[in-house]
Amino acid sequence: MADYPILAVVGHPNKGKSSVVSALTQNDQVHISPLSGTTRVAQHFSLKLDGETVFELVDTPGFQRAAKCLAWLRVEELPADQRPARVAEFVEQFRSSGQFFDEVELLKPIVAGAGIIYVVDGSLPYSPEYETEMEILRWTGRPRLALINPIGGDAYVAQWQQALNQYFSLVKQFDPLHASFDQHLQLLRSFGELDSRPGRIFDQAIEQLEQYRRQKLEQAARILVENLYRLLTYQQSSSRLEQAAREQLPELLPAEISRFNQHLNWLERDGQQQLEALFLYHRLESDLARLEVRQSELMDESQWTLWGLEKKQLVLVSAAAGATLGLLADAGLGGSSLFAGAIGGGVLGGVSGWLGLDWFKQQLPAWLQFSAEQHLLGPVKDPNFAFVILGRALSHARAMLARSHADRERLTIHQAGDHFMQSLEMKVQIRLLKQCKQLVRQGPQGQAAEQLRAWIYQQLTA
Ligand SMILES: Nc1nc2c(ncn2[C@@H]2O[C@H](COP(=O)(O)OP(=O)(O)O)[C@@H](O)[C@H]2O)c(=O)[nH]1
Ligand SMILES: [Mg+2]
Repeated sequence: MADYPILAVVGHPNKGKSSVVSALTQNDQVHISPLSGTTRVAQHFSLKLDGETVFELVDTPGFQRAAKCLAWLRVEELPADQRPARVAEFVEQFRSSGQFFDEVELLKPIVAGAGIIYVVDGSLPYSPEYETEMEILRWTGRPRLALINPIGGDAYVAQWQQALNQYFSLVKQFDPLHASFDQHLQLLRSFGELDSRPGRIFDQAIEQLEQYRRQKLEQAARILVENLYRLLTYQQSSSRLEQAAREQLPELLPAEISRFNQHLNWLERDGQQQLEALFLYHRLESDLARLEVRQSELMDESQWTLWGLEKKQLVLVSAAAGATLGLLADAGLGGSSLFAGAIGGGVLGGVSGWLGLDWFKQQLPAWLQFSAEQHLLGPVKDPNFAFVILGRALSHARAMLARSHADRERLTIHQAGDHFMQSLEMKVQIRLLKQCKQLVRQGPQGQAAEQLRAWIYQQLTA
């Protein structure tokens, strides 16, 4: 017998069994389909912490011939204590015959010792046809929990509750598409109360699941800060600019700037993908590739408000941060003129706004750091850039964390409504900007990185 919980998820076809498995094991590779009968063989999925199984769920085909199966079990009158053995006999009898294929697949893990999660749809009325399968499950004698999945609403939840109470010692409502992490824990905890086996395998699984979450969030904060550092320090060299005569620069610049911009987006997306891989989302990529297009115009003026960054407030923040950090003094500009570039039309105007306008070396902008050998674009100098990156990264991370692995729709990132970075207290905003500036100086091993990680971790758990 395994030293971790194993639960078989069973029920009628199309009630969300696979969705429950996918959500609980945090695995988006579980097959979910609107067509019934797509799961033909039982499939085992586990959640692993440091390579060790925390718990395992078995996704099973639905009952297909429950009435015949029960008739076989009942062919002779049996006292209750002998019924589990009779079910085992059924599995043995039809294991290789192909008859009762689905029932055998479904009962096999249960006979081998798995607990039972029975899934029903709370938006459809209860009907006695379910009694056959519930009776079969009762015959197994295994600990049983019934889940009412409100697939299309909860109209019949109360009715189901009445019926299920007679076959299951515990009945819970659980929506695999929206259940929170705490609800996952609660479900395991409830099951643990049903399981009468000695030892504390459920307590242990719950502790490990909590540890799994903490560990992943810590790693997430690490990835976010490392990626912030990469974006804030990114520089691009251009041989084309070097070769060109000074007069040609204005013609070549837009293409170089768009290359720079593209690379920033690539870096950002790369960070997001690292996070998706960490949380075992394999399917988000294509969805987000489309989102990336919308996000891609980092220098697009409209993005300033789109990501919760009101221009006026940002001017204020950069002015305040500037006063503290001497940033604006470096640039030799006031807060509003920093923006004049960003608001003014044209790519060049936008970029110089973003990158920090500084006419030095014969009217060349600061980001075009002119030296004998090299033209370097970047790093982005505007202190608000860190803010934008951080806000975007947190929006993505939060949307991903709130998402069930059973969700097969596109990931939508809700930036409206929370306007998160903007809602932070002014002193927090200034502190963050300061830490970002230190991050650039100290690198991702420094103290500022540590402080930023702690803050991000807090934001991800809030
Ligand atoms: N809206 C909604 N759809 C669900 C929910 N659970 C399952 N579904 C959908 O119902 C269909 C069957 O789900 P699946 O998990 O494959 O059911 P199974 O056949 O019992 O394994 C799929 O199209 C799911 O997307 C839910 O809680 N809400
Ligand atoms: Mg299924």
